[in-house]
Amino acid sequence: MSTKTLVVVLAAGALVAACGGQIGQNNSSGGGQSSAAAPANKNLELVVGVKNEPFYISMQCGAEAAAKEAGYTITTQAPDKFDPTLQAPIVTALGAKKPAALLIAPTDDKTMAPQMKQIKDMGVKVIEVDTALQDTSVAASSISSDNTQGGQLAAQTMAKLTSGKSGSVLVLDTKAGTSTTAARAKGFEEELKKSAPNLKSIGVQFTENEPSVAAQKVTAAISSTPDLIGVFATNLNTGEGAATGLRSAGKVGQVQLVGFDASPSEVEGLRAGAFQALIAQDPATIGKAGVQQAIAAIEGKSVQRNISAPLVALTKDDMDQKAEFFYKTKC
Ligand code: T6T
Repeated sequence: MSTKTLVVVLAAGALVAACGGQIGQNNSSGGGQSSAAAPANKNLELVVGVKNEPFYISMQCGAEAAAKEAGYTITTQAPDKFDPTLQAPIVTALGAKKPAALLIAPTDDKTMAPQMKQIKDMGVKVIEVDTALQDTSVAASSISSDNTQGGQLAAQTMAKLTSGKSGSVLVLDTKAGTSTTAARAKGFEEELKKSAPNLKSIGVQFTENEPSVAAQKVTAAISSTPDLIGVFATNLNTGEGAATGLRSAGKVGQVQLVGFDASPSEVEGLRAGAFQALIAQDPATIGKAGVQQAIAAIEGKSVQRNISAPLVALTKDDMDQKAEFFYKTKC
């Protein structure tokens, strides 16, 4: 079947205020337009999920461009691993610097709350970019992809790719407590039941965000599940690992791989047939909107509590027309 039919763009209406409002509709907190003097403190801090990762580098690029345009400074920091025990000390140390706002992708939806609350109580505006806490009382605004919808889109894509065949599907999540990938896995499993009842999920397995663990989970599933027909990898690292697992088992193209994100390695994997589809996010737009909401909060203007950024499905046939969604490795 030609993959052209797979093209589903969730970009229409680009940045949609998740609370049902469109851009410009005032469904937000804050006293509206403030004619207050320019704030003395124009220093922003961005703490992403992990170092040297194309999704967060692309987000940083968008944030830096927006900050520069608005005359603000922004400093970016990242833990070596997607791990709250490594991220928490970075946030605690920011207390001394007292930025005007902290933009952060919390690496755990519960254990990062104390540090984020502490810096909020010091008067620093907190903006969640990508991941979020369960506790919605900390952040002034949260910007991310609609990850549940992203999981549903992946299930619809898997249904088309397997074109009515019956079989089992493996879902690879990263680390428990990662709000984004958990929503993708849940959205995928619920939608699979609806749009592909002939496909059975053999459950969600965690990879600790390590490609090598994802590869092991795939090779193990291939030997334990003879009717394995597809794999859904909920993020960049799980996708790259799953592709390695399929390659080493000689199952590329036989087991359909739907990945999330669009790192250079995933994009090449799609072109080479290791992936049959990728659900790409728009990290630069998340970074840009994060800075805009931070500045609105600092300047006492209206702030949108929840914002969803675009998602798009990439296939081998249409990927080059959507190259703007390919992630960067430097700004
Ligand atoms: O998928 C992105 C991000 O949205 C997620 O929260 C964590 O993993 C990535 O950074 C990709 O590795």
